[in-house]
Amino acid sequence: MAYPSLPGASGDLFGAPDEEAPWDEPIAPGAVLLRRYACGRAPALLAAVKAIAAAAPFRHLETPGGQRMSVAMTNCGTQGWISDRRGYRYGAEDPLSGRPWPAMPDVFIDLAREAAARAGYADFAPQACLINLYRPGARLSLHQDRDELDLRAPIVSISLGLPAVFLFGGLQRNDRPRRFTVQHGDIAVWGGPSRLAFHGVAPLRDGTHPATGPSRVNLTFRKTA
Ligand code: MD3
Ligand code: FE
Repeated sequence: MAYPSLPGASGDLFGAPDEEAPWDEPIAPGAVLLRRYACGRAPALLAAVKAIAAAAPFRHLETPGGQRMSVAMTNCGTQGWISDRRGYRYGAEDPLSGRPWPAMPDVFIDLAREAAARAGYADFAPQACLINLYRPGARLSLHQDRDELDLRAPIVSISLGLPAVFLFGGLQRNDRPRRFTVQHGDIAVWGGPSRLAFHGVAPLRDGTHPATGPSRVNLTFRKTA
């Protein structure tokens, strides 16, 4: 080969000139990080988020205990996750408008299915995509995702923009969480023995990212029923 290590030469194999090849990082039984896997499709994903947010704006939900969440949220798909004084649940309509949540774009469905398949979960068919918007200081305290009726399906999570620290604990709230920094374009797939693990996101650090400015966007895909 003539110039195997020429700077930018590997760009021909991927989308953009300075795009790195993705790699897989298993983190627990049933759970894997697909590092940088979404980078090439990040512009299309973020354009779709913008269109979704124009129809169903980001909002800070209230917890059943009456606290305003620091993360702003919206949804797309046939079901969306919401929280209010009455509890946590999925519903077909945006309570702000009374209209159905915006449809899930093909670029979301295709990438979530590919990521799940790569992690060993064939035929993943997400019904809900919760879109979380983090500004510096926003966080998600330790919790389990257990509002879905079918816990055999994995959860697929796509990180865009500023880096964040995932806290990944065990099946008991008291298990000390491990910390994983996730970057723009990283995808996490959690299923099988990890599906009910406690997890959270540490407070977002200050910063700006070329793709998202002073924020992080996380797409979480779920089969709800
Ligand atoms: C571990 N959001 O919305 S990835 C959520 O970065 C949520 O906004 C994260 O947790 C975020 O509920 C998404 C972290 C994650 C998600 C699901 C899991 C970790 C998980 C399911 C089982 C184990
Ligand atoms: Fe969660």
